[in-house]
Parts: sequence; C-alpha cells; structure tokens
Amino acid sequence: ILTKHLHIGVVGAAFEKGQSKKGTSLGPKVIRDSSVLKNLKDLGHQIEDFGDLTESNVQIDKVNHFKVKNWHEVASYNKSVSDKVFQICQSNRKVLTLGGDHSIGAGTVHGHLTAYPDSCVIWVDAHADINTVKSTPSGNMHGMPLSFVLKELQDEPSSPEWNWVKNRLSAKNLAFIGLRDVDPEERKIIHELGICSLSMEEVDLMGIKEAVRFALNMIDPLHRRPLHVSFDVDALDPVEAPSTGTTVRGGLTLREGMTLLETVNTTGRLSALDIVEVNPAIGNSEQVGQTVEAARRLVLAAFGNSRQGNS
Ligand code: 5AB
Ligand code: MN
Ligand code: MN
Ligand code: MN
Repeated sequence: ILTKHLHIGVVGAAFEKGQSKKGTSLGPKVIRDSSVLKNLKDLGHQIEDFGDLTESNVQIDKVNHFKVKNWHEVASYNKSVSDKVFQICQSNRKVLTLGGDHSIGAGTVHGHLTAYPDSCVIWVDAHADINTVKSTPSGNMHGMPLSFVLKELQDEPSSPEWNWVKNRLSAKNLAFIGLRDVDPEERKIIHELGICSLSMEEVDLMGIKEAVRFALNMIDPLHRRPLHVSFDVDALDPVEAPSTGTTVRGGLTLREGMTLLETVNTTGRLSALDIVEVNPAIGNSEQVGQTVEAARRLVLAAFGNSRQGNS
C-alpha cells in the first residue's frame, strides 16, 4: 500500500559552511527547479513550501573552536533548522528538508525528535558523519552532525553555541545504510555504541530490501515509531550522483536508493526526509542534471510514487 494524500512541509536548508566547497547551498534551488514539488502534488499530496532558511547574523569565527571550521555559523544555522522542522511537525505535516551540506542533519534530527521523542533515524550515506570535535580529521562539520545529537556522546566538551540541543537520539534508534568510507575513530564509536551499521558490504550480502528491513527491525522492533531518513546523495555511486562534494566509488545504485525509500514508504511511518549534499557547482551540466534527477526520484520514491505508474 502506498501512502497517499499526505501534508508535506518543505524547507530549503541552503547552507554550505559545514564543508569547504562552494555551491552546496544551491542544492535546494536546483532540486526545486526539477519540478519535484509539482510531482508530489500530482501524487495527491498537499505541499506547503516554507522557502529557504536564511542565515542569521551570527558572529563569524575568528578562532577555531576545537579545530572545527565555522563553529558558530553551523551551530546557529542548525538552531533555525531545528526550530523550522519542529514547527512543521507541530502543524501535522511530514517534513522534506532540501540541503545544503549534511551538517544541517543535526538540526533536522533535533527538530523531528523534539516533536516525536520516540522517532528513529536511518542515515543513508557513504560516510558515518559521527566524528566528534576531538576525532574530526578535517574540521568539516558535515562529517560531525550525529555527534551533536546522540545521547551517548555527550561527555564531549559542551559549548554554549549548542545549548539549544535539549533532546537527543539514543544510539539504538539509529541505523546506517551505505557506508564505505568510515574514519577509524568513527568505527570505534559505532562499535562501542552498538549502532546498527549496514555498510555496502552488508548491502551486497543481503540485498537492499533485506538491509532496510533489518535496519527497521533493529531500531524499531515493534514497528510503531516515526521514521526520519537523512539521505546524503553521496550514498549513491558517483556514476549516478556525480555532483556532490565527497564522492566514494562503489555506492548504491539509484534503483537501490529508490527501493530503500519505497520500502520505508510502505511502513506508512516516514515522517521526515532530508536530501542533502547536491552541489550544482561540481561537474558539467549533464552531471548536475543527472544528480538532480536522482534526488527528484528519491523524493518521489519516499512519498509513494510507484514505478508501475500511479492511478
Ligand atoms: B558527508 C570525513 N569523515 O569527517 C570527515 O558528506 C568525511 O556529509 C565527511 O557524509 C563527509 O571529514 C561528510 C573524512
Ligand atoms: Mn553525510
Ligand atoms: Mn557522505
Ligand atoms: Mn558529502
């Protein structure tokens, strides 16, 4: 059964300071230009577009905080992301967040979790994005969002910029799918916290459908929790999604990505979706078009589009 007639709130997280490549903040614009919102309406959904979140006037970093880049900007932008996602949930809508780099995932997870304290997260990515301020090898905060919202990692140095984070996700309610480039410290965290991790190795062994079912059973054994999927397009193979900042070969096909989201859709409990890290400044126009089209197809798969055709 496919989910129809949803109320969906859309927000653009036009932000790129979680990494160093220009262009990632144009993601929401190019994805909107793909007519995906019209396509969602044609599926029978009611769409409310809340536009892009602008950056508030925060102080620019003068010093590096814990070797991390753009600490203040990322923290304060994430607060507005969290507030907006929470507000959309409060209005009884599903949330579609268009990124932007993946640092904004701290805000989407927090906002959704604040509205639905029992929610679970599936993080679809080539990377684990769970580096802490101590472990980050790059200082890029798009590799760290989960460390700010995971309960088990809060012995890390707390900082007033992140004081607004009140609700945190338990490691047992998080699953990774698609990993293939995990830093040694991240591997340690995943292992120690027992986080459900279905890397490309497991996807190859089990098949994508079984991998998704496995993840859902692990994080939500009673099948009753609201689900949040945070989808980094670099989870897809660079052949399918070349216009993104941190490509890693050997990734999901677009078909596997669509099957993943179709499987989540059939639970009827998908409540928030992020599509992040599309960067139209990377690659030629054909590659950008291909990446945006992949993003569009992922969104439609998540919200009930049938490849057999819709009636
Ligand atoms: B993305 C790396 N682990 O921390 C780091 O694209 C890469 O949001 C992070 O998944 C990639 O810098 C972040 C080496
Ligand atoms: Mn990511
Ligand atoms: Mn990634
Ligand atoms: Mn990336």
